[in-house]
Amino acid sequence: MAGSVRQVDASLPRRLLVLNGPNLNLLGTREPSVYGSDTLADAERLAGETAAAAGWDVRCVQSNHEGVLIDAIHAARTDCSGIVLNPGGLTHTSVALRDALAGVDLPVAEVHISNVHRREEFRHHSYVSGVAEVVIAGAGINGYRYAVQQLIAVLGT
Ligand code: CA2
Repeated sequence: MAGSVRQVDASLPRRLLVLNGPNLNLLGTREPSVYGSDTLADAERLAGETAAAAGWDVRCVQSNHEGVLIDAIHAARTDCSGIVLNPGGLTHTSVALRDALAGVDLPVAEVHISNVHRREEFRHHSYVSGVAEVVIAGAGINGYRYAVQQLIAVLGT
């Protein structure tokens, strides 16, 4: 799907899944020099407000469990048109998450709060990027705003 052009489809649900992986519930509580002081609730609010301004809504899910994230991706197939995903540490390890994304065939915007490319070598590879339409890193929680805007643009509505 990456790089393809989508047609406008009036029957598309105007909803995005905003999915956050392991440890992102700790945002704003530790490591402010890496992740800033905003909380997960701030990031989810920003995504929701950005979507609402374009007449869309979001469903926000965070889990520390890979299977719960995969179930949320599968469920999105029925009532969401795209996925904003910060996979947390699973970015660098999870073939299963990548397979789930490929399986549902919804456009994906991968978000990282930190600039993973300026960090340890093991954070430079992402299993998700190869199935993502958009990759945003290093913009703090504004990355969620850009991801929502870009996904809505990709969806052509
Ligand atoms: O920069 C990002 O958004 C990451 O996806 C965050 C992951 C990290 O493993 C990725 O390499 C990059 C870690 C999420 C954990 O977040 C914490 C926040 C505050 C305190 C502790 C962990």
